[in-house]
Amino acid sequence: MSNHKISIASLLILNVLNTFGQGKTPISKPLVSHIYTADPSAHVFNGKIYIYPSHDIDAGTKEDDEGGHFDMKDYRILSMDSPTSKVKDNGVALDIKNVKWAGRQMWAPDAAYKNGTYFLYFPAKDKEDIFRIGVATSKSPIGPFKAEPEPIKGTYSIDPAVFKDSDENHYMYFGGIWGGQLQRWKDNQYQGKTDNPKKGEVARLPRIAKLSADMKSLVEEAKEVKIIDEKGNLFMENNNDKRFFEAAWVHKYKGKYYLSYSTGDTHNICYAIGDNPYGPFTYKGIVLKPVLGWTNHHSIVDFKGKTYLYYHDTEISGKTHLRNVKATELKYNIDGTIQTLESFK
Ligand code: FUB
Repeated sequence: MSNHKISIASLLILNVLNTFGQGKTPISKPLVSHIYTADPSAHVFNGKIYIYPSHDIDAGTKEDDEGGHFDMKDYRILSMDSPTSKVKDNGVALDIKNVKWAGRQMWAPDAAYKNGTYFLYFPAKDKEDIFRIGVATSKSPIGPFKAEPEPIKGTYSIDPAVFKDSDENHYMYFGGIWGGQLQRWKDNQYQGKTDNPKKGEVARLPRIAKLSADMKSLVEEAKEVKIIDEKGNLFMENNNDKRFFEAAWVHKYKGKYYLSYSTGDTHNICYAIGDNPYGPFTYKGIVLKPVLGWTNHHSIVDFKGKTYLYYHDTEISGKTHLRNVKATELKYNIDGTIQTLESFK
């Protein structure tokens, strides 16, 4: 082999090593590669899997500390007959130009179903650049969705996750710090622009509120969801490998409530267990270790007796804001704890 060939070969190898994070290979493959997708909220409706992701695009917006480069403008829903079958992209389900109150940045959505209607919950910045959460409805799980003219009163920040309890009540969890603006809210009142939470402070907590019978409003003021350690203490901001940052998700397993979330700047998906939807939730460990890219965001869904983790990384693009959704099986130990997933093999 000539020197020239060797150097091309070593460049290629280096490229592969970089792409796969110091020579490691991700545990699963992107579900789609024709568009960038992230923050997958997966649900089983009518026996099929529907994934409600963010639709990442390169909008040309400069990267900043507030996540301005995550400048998404619409939602597209993915569907599949089973976790291993072909993935269908069902086209644009909601475009920001059809949401009267929204200014920019359609971030991580979620969905729910009740009485013949599908509900898409989504965060976006309003015309004053403050994150709010909106709702849109459709008779089909893939849309098109029609947005309500105003955001849901009493909601703020990002990452809505709607949990349906066994008694049919629905609860919305929401919130995310830093660019997600949760630190700007105290007692549900907007405090204006503030600094990011500081190391010596008690960590900010996700919010919960019960949804109304028509699923379009909150029936109560949002409350903080306490995440505590084994001694009953709240985490401080400097416990940033365990404290809540964004991406709350709640699921139920054997009568217990599991709250999982991203730790943001330490890039874990962690979880905590509670006895009711409001908590407190006691910290138990890591669901998914850091993936390629800065953000880590997931959902957990059961399908035909198995549990699946939907998540994303940046395997295809290598760029923080251009992500691709993935899925892998999630397993429990006999005591109900979750078996931690490495994101690389
Ligand atoms: O996709 C934009 C934001 O990135 C989400 O809302 C966060 O959870 C993070 O994944």
